Amino acid sequence: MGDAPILNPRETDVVIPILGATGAGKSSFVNRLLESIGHLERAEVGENLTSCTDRLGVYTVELSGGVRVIVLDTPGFDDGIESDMKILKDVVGWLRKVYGRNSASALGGVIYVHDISQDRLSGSSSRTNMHIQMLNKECGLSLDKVTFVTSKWSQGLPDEVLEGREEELIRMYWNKMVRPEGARLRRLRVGAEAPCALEVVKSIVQDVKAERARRAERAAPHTKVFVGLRKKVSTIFSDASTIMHRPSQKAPPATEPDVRVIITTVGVLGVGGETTTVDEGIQKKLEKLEKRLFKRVLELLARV
Ligand SMILES: Nc1nc2c(ncn2[C@@H]2O[C@H](COP(=O)(O)OP(=O)(O)OP(=O)(O)O)[C@@H](O)[C@H]2O)c(=O)[nH]1
Ligand SMILES: [Mg+2]
Repeated sequence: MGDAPILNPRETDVVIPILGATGAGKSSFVNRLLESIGHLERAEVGENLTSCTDRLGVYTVELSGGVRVIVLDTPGFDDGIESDMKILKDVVGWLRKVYGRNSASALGGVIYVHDISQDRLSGSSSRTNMHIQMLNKECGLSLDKVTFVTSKWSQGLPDEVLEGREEELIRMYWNKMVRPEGARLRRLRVGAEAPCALEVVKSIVQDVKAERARRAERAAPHTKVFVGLRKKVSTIFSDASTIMHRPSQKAPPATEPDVRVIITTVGVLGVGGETTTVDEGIQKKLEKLEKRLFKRVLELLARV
């Protein structure tokens, strides 16, 4: 990971690592993106056979709608499995360092750049599946979050030849991945009608937004139950507290388990605090706590 800059995370961030073999055009893709939105910063582009990018590059792009896209320019694959894994581990390490347990949701997608002008496939092409599996295991990357981008269409070769290569590539390595519901394939051509780097990134961001909205909708019923439960427990808590602190009451003072149940319940619910969503497990736990608390309050009231 080296000295890759660490950012302050935002909930709406969309992180997109750019992966691919050495010289495929990853840094050039980043530069096209930066250029299209008027950023002056540039990633270093190489002319040599060895990898030019030797560490993770972090580039931030603010899109309309308050979304910050963080593009990670990575060193090229091709020195073998071990070096591929080191690159991927650096990406995962950076994500974890910045987003902690929210890394999977921050990872918006992966762009896999492939040089279509090459007449021989590099070793790393055959390991694409393995790369994606690793990211799936570590960060929950699903196939529908992968975009294969073919670069260097403008190398003087007829389109039929390059299209033939593209078909071969899909048949040999990407056949199980490039599907309507799976990974996307985009050609990075030069020309007005061609999709540019910004369009590729925007379409990933659109998918991420839609997925996040769906997730929020699924969590909504939990939120509703949670708010109701919180109100109920809050009332129980204030009633119990009034009774327990009445000077004339005959009831014994609250016992330690009573206090513990109240503190845990109120603490978990964050009475007066922000509404958050809960998953089913927490919800069940809260319902249990509520029942216990209610029982204890009734027992106390019976003694008054
Ligand atoms: N014609 C053409 N050349 C490209 C394109 N993309 C990149 N190049 C050239 O390919 C060479 C390598 O580009 P880079 O962007 O440095 O490739 P990279 O994948 O970042 O390479 P590493 O960092 O070394 O892994 C440079 O000479 C670029 O100018 C493209 O779409 N078309
Ligand atoms: Mg590079």
